[in-house]
Amino acid sequence: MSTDSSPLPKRLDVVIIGAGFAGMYALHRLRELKLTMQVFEAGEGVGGTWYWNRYPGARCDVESLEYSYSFSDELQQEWEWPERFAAQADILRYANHVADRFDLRRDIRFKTRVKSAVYDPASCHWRITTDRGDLVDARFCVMASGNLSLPRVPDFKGLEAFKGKWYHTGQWPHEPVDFTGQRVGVIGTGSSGIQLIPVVAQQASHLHVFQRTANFSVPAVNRPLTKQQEEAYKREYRLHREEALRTPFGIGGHPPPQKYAHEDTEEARSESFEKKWHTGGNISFLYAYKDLLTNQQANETACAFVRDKIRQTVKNPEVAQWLMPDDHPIGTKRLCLDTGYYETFNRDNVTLVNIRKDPISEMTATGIRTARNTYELDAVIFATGYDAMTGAMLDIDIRIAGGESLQDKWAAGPRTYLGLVTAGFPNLLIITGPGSPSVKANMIAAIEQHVDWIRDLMAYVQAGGYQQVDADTEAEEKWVAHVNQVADSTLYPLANSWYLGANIPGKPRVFMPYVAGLDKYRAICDDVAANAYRGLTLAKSAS
Ligand code: N01
Repeated sequence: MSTDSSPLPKRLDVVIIGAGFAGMYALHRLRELKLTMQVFEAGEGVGGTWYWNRYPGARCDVESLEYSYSFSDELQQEWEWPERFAAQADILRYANHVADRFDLRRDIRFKTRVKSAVYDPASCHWRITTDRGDLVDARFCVMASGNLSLPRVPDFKGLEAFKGKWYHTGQWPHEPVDFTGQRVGVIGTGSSGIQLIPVVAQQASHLHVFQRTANFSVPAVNRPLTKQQEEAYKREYRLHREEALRTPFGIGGHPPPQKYAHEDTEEARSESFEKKWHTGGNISFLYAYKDLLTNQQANETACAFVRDKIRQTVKNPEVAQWLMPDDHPIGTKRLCLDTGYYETFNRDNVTLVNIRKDPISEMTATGIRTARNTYELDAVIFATGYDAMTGAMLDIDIRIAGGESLQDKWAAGPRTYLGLVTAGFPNLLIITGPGSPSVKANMIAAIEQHVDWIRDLMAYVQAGGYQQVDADTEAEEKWVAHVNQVADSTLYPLANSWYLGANIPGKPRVFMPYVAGLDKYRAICDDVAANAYRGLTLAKSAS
């Protein structure tokens, strides 16, 4: 057992970077192969994104009974979810329960950030260093560093001069933050901002919401789960999980749509959207018609419905107009789920600041100055997102000894085979990497699929006495082209989203997730495995 201070073995089979849901399951599953392993985790506890995102209102937008591990029937039967959509604290409690139940902590070193991973082609080992001075060699390096784990605070002039407190949603303090009686500013209206704003509005003396781009949001319709609902679901858990495996998002309970939007009259469409609006959830809404994410005219019918809802809800017509998204098709950015978001703008203590019309020019000692106004604030919350999908990986100096770095290789955008491996970086395995469905599916379902595949690959490597696994450059090129081709057949590339890296100035504009669906992706990965890991190069000795 490794404690936080005990010396680590110098040579291991596997190092896993990150103890979120991906790292935890990788550790559990790879133990079957009797490998020596060490997980490094920057946080003080398990849970990854749910460890860091403690902001008020944080909750999952996939239903609890689906957004949970499926690998252990005992676990899924014994764990009780209190609500339809779990709050951050419940998901973190669950992550801790899993860590204890499967005795994971003994192989996790917390408060330890990996600084570099350098591959030595002569020994076929990665040399990993951490900010605590650890230095270990491992045959495999498994990246479980997350897709949304490198928070981004915009580079506003004067931030250091601000005398109030400021926060980022993805680095929220562990102790509760009370905004009672404070003048608060929130910058950002993505999923995080939209969840947080209604909660902070109830505490703050005044809340200013600084919005650059309006976002679509639909009601969560969250509610407590009754015992009867939970028991009925659990009786059929296996069937629900099997159903989920056959769906593109890895989420069951929502039959995929059969109709195109144009097949319904305007009235029937309106009824259909209305029903979805009251059902709650983003999958449900986007499943109204089968062409909402591929046909702009179909998509516009859904956009118009949501804009109408905003118009009907928000009393001030100018504020309502500003809140209506008009620059991207609905669903091409993560469709937000809210509880009372649009209603919040009817409160006397909430002001929407349209920073598209009146941009932020700087932060001052006492607040925010825009081109035309000054806002006095006690606290500022940045809900400004992440350097997504590649940020956490590229934050680590990953390179080949005497050769290329991952930064160099991905300078024009990430390139992977199946999102799992990247050519020229042998024995580096990526969980939910760019080029895989990851964020476009139920993350836990995507994680389980990846980890199971990696486990089988490692068993194959062990049995065959291989030292080195790499992607074939040609297979990688074909995969990258396929990922792009699939994205281009949808409306996704029309939005300036973090899926494209568009939120980070200077980041190459490349569509990163694989959007053909987790079901199709799983079949491709299974086929690759069944064909002696087609597209991978396996070697028994150093190259
Ligand atoms: O981040 P975002 P997020 N000046 O990037 C604005 C997942 N998630 O943390 O669009 C002013 O979506 C930016 O404006 P613009 C989910 O997958 C899930 O909210 O760039 N504004 C935008 O409004 C989600 O998609 C859950 O013009 C600036 C906002 O900040 C992902 O995490 C909950 C700015 C950033 O939105 C990220 O969501 C929370 C600037 N300089 C998160 N820079 C659930 O499960 C950025 N913005 C429910």
